[in-house]
Amino acid sequence: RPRPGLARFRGCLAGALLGDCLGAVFEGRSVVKLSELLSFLKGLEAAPPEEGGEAAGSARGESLPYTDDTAMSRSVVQSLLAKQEFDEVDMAKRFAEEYKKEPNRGYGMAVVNVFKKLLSPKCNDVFEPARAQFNGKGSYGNGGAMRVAGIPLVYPDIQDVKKFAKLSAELTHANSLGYNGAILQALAVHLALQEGLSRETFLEQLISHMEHVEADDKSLSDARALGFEDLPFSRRLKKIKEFLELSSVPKADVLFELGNGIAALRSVPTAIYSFLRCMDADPDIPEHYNALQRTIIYCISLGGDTDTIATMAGAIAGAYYGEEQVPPSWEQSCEAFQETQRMAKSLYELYCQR
Ligand code: 8NA
Ligand code: MG
Ligand code: MG
Ligand code: MG
Repeated sequence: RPRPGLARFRGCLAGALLGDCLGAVFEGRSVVKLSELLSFLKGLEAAPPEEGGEAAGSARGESLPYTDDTAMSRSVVQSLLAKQEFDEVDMAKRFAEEYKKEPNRGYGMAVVNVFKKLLSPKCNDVFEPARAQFNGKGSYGNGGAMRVAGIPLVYPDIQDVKKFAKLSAELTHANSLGYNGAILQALAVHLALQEGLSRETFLEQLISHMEHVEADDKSLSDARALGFEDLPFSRRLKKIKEFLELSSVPKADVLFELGNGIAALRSVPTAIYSFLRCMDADPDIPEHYNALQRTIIYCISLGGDTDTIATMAGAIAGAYYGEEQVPPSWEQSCEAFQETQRMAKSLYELYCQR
């Protein structure tokens, strides 16, 4: 199989950053008016890019800050680069130290308890604080999935992608509905990196992997304990397949079936659907926007957990389309975009060594 080029690695990290920074402006709104979103984007595009500057924003003021999604994604990447492989102790330490340094990035309500325990010198099992969350049930939030893209950017082998996506998520999310969402997001990025995969093949492969991932005892019992049907992620992927066969799908149906919330089950499938749907033009989104831009715009227009859904879809779309579709004016509006480009190059080099 041909090795993916550097452009896909840069596209992936840039797409993720864009999704977080742009999405964060609208996070938590139950309704996002498309007209308001489009006029906000026009404002970004009007600010002329600055040569060599970290932010194009000086004409316009500050650059758009990234949130917990990117802060944690960066810790994942920095740990992988420092250790040249997945190392749970190093990664946990980076999550906790990053939180300590900048606690106001908009972290989930409960996950901060994990960081506090990880910072204690008494902690000698880095997976234990996550297991204690929610009276021992573990978190099913989307925090494991939102930050996982670095894993498929380092490990070319799909079994490694599954194994390390799960372990990286389990540092904060011990419920299988949390870490299975991270596995799904990692698999989506892995497949998006491959050359020329059709929409149908992409989805078929995700379904067959997830049917296997979700068939283990813990996945079955966690889903039942929360009142879900068996194989809940696989089932939503099949719903996506149905949606893609229709000529149009109303927003209300997407929100009802897939969701826009902070649970991994109500956001990772939505990100995947957004990516696949936006391969085609959308009558509501101006045609001058490319498919990657359309993906991010569509995610944000769904409201709810906009930064996290857009960062996940942005990572997938960026890996698929490459950096050619990352608009400079958007990218340069985001905090720390140049560092993102450097990290992408280092990840690419590590991937190529394997
Ligand atoms: P988390 O582990 O704290 O989970 C997020 C939330 O999900 C929790 O606070 C609970 O409300 C709920 N939850 C998760 N598991 C359970 C459970 N077993 N039982 C009952 N409720 C549960 O943190 P996370 O890292 O998963 O969260 C990621 C999200 O938080 C992202 O959207 C991210 O952007 C951030 N976020 C922050 C804000 C904010 O305003 N600070 C708003 C939305 C999201
Ligand atoms: Mg966030
Ligand atoms: Mg090791
Ligand atoms: Mg969020």
